[in-house]
Amino acid sequence: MSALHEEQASENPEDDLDFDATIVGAGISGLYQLHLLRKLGMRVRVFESGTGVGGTWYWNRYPGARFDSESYSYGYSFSQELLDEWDWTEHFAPQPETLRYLNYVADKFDLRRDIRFSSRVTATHYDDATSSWNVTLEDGSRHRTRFLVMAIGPLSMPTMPRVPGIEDFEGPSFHTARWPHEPVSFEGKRVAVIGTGATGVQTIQEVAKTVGHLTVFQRRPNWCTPLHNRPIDKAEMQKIREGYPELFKRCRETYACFVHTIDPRGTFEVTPEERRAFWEKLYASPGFGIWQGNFRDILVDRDANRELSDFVAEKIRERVKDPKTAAMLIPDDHGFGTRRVPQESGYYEVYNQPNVELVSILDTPIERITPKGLRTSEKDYEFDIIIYATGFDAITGSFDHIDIRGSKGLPLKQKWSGGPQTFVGVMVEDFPNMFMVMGPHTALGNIPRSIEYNVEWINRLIGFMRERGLTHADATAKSMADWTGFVREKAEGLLSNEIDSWMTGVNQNVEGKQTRILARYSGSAPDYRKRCDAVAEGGFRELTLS
Ligand code: NA7
Repeated sequence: MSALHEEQASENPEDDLDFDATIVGAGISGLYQLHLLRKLGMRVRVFESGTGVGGTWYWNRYPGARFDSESYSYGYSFSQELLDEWDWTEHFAPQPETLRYLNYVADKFDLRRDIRFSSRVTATHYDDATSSWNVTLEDGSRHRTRFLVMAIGPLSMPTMPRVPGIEDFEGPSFHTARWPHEPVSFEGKRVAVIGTGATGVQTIQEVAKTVGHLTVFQRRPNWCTPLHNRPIDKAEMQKIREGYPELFKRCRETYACFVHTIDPRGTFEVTPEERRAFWEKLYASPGFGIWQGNFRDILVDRDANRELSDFVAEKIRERVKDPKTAAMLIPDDHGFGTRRVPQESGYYEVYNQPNVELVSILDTPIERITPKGLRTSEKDYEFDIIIYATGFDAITGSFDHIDIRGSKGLPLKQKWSGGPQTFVGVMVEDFPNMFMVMGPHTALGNIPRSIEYNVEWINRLIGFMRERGLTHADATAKSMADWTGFVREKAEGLLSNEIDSWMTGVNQNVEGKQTRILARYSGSAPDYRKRCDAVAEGGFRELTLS
């Protein structure tokens, strides 16, 4: 299995392969891809760097981690049996429950026997002579495979601030996505949290419950709205179960696969009183309704967006007692919903606690981490624990960290030096037989819904090839240019694409990622699927197949 192969073709090229397909990553994408590829009768191996399944839900075990999509809209939909068997206990499940769920899935479908854990893929090189990939692991072993599925996640490569002294800190410090498996106590401790994205918000509100003293270092505030989570009892779960067909149908129809449906009215087509009442209702409702189920124009029309932002700002002012702190928590550089909206449960009230302090590092930048804490341009702070909730080198970051070389040794990094280019977000010209799940330029949104679609599309293509004895599939320059044009066209007019965030490829912690790029597909998921379905139904004519 780990034998070293000479780079030459044997009589029957399949004999020379260790696997028909190799999947990198055992998260939601990798698990489902493994399940489906097995159904094609293929020899599949998954390499996973963690010690268990779950991907995002394996790594992000920080305090307070939980869904911001409704649990039942987030689970897999492909197996009726699984839907029948699994009970969600909260409308927005916490991370331990999700990790249990994904372990349950792995056991139920007997997936583990084809997964090798603690196996980080460091390089993968295409061999033109044999139309196969040589996959190299950290331990130096090499594995030859026909197909390569990169299921490595759009938010899986954590980034740390680029400040000196991080190694000097004497106490424990953690990035939220590399949280220890043992519980961490904050009782009586002086804790710093750096970062106030979706992760920081969840962490802060949990740590604040038991902390001695908490200092939050905020660069730019985000617009956060209430999650309104609550438990699900057996009777309610039964009702949810009965509603699954309708629920998944709705998720297939909505813009970003969430359960919330956009209101067809324009913001200014209703009276101010109606508008107010609608927003009050959305603010008091669970989940992303205020973001994904609002008037049709709030994410494209500046005036509509400003009006809604003012409404949410007012809520923040009502909830935070100190007006100066409230002002610090209200974004002034972007409108509501133009970056991913953190969902909170008592986040703003945390700042009313006497043992919580908010520091704006736009006013007083962090100059260095010190052995005892950190130093801003204003003063020295001492901490027992430092938590970095500083996000990810998103979308392309996880690809950049693997030495991926396609046809004639071309590095993927070089291919994407001017920004990512793909065909349907799944393939890249000159990287034959490599498929990406949740790669750049694919529909994201409520991610498992998009994952299921991507994985099934990939399976369709591989099945198509196997039926016809084809061993080589590549995108073309034209198919990539067409797709990039489509992605660009769909991005037009969206206010979110005018804002720095991981969604527009900006990360100040990563060299070369300071300016906005066309990083993701931001059109509707139904439009995305329509194009992809047409490709499959047309016999994948946009690809070169041999
Ligand atoms: P995000 O949303 O990228 O947030 C990262 C946060 O960390 C954000 O507040 C950043 O401020 C802050 N940050 C990043 N680098 C620094 C440095 N160097 N100094 C201070 N503050 C910093 O990542 P999350 O993990 O919260 O969420 C990612 C996604 O996961 C989320 O959208 C959901 O889909 C789930 P900034 O805003 O850049 O000024």
